[in-house]
Amino acid sequence: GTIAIKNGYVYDPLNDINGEMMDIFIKDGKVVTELSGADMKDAKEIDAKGKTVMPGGVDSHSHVAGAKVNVGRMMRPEDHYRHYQKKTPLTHSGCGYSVPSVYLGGYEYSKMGYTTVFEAAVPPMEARHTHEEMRSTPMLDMGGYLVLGNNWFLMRYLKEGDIDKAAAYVSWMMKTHKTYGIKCVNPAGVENWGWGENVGALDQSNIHFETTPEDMIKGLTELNEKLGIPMPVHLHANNLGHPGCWEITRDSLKIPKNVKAKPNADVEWSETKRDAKRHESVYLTHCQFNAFGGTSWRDFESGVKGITDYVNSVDHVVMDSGCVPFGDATVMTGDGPAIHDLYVLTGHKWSNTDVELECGSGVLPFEYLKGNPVHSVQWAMGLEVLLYVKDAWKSIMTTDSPNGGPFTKYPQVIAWLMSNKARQDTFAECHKWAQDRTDLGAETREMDLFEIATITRANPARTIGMSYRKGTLGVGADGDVAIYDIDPKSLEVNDYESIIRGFENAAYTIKAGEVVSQMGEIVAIPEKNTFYSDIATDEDAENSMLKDVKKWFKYYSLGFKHYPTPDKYLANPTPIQVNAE
Ligand code: MFN
Ligand code: ZN
Ligand code: ZN
Repeated sequence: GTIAIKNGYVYDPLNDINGEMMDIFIKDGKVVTELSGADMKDAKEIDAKGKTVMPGGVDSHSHVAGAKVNVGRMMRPEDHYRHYQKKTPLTHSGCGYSVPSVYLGGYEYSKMGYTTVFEAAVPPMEARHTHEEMRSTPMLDMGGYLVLGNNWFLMRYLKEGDIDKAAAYVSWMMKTHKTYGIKCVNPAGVENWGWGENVGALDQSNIHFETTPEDMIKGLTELNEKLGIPMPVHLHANNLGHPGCWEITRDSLKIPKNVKAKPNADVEWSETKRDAKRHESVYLTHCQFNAFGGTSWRDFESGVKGITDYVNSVDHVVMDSGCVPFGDATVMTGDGPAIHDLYVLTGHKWSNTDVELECGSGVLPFEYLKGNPVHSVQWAMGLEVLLYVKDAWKSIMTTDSPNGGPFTKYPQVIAWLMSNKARQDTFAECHKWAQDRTDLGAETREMDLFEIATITRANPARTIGMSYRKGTLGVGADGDVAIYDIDPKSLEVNDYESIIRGFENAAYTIKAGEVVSQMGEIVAIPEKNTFYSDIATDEDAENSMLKDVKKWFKYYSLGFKHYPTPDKYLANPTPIQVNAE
């Protein structure tokens, strides 16, 4: 479509545009400098006067598709009946609050101005299921991260120091399962969970493989750059959710300090003023859950400073927050032992899965209460993560949806970041531990719209190597735009309800040049793309690696020929050619 968005206040951090009043033009789905002649005459004109214009939202970490998300849906009928939506001539029906159906999830992201979402964890054996659900999720361009931190082949290859086979294996796995980046969940620890154990230190070897978390973090981050993968290794650090875990998290981040980022994808870069490439070798996820201080729930406190001080002092780390906005959540992760411990704590219904040779998972309903001492601290910690990282280009806003809370709470999180008054009002409602055991109460920083645009679109896109088309309004970028009914000139952050209202329902969400939602209503169902890394590999290394894989397939309950995910499982498969070293 051809669109002219006139006179909006534009926030486009990758192009250093900070609230300038200007026009944005889109033709054939891409941002263009200007429209002329018939194009201009026929263009759909959108009056954005007095409104905020940003690139479409990009979520670089959300649990929206695949086996474990679906287990969350199946085990929580009580999550459905309170929250549902009837079908319309255009939209499918849908239900679910913390784990919405694929349809509802797509619509709700779109209503908030999001156009791109990456699924945080794809177990290889469950890739088909994940792609089926991504294919059925409307409105969004998507991709997924392949879980490899406890993979038998990789633990063995890395232990043996066979980097060539490890590289061939990862490239083959990315192609076979049509995934985009490497995810590493509780490295070496989830394998131990198969024996009812975990690992508690970076140098602790696991059973049988005698591999340590440090081996896996070092091996995977080096491999990632050897292969030229667009995004850094995505790390869910060990010991998540346990008091005192901030220290192992900080130490994990030190491991890839000297690994040099070498993303090498054959893509056409759109124009951006700022350096749009990533220079980080590790992307830490849901920092809040990995930043617990204290030694027990009784002396629990924030350990966020220990991590943000480190991140502020180095250049190789970027992270997302994992904010806790209070209320209903469903915790779900590849970190089986972490969920087991929450099951012991809460006694809630619980699912635990071992994905043979590859990884595991756990799912459990969870409610964060303002009156609970620990939960009130977690709320403050998530905000500390984003406010203490000085450079917004090192941080990304998430709720680790639905672990800290559903992504539909993003507008509320934005309000807390932009308004000290919003935070103080919440302090007044929640347990005093939030004041006593974090430093958030004394923090006066209030983010502006430029910083919000950075942590919700520009930086997630840059971090995962997609800023040649996402998270920017530079010429050549995807015509994905969010227009919010927020007038920066009259915005009063003490009136934070207006921030929430503004971000909840975008005045317009535009995807590839088409208006797809308008003031909370879906008005069109666009085409969607599924991105994955297609990594060039050495044929000999691949053949000799495949001999091992076929031999080891006797340990799988699945036949080798049923393992790969064919293209037909993907909505518009979009391979990204990646050149290995
Ligand atoms: C990652 O996967 C991912 O992870 C993320 O809920 C996740 O009782 C999964 O509920 C959590 N304890 C407490 O609340 C505090 C301790 C308690 C005590 O032990 O005594 N203290 C008090 O009650 C204080 C009493 C005084 C007062 O001030 O009132 C528990 C409870 C909890 C805490 C439980 N923990 C889990 C948190 C971890 C991981 C959530 C989610 C997690 C999800 N993504 O004078 C007076 O007023 C008296 C004061 C009182 C006194 O001192 O007695 C996937 O990839
Ligand atoms: Zn995680
Ligand atoms: Zn997560």
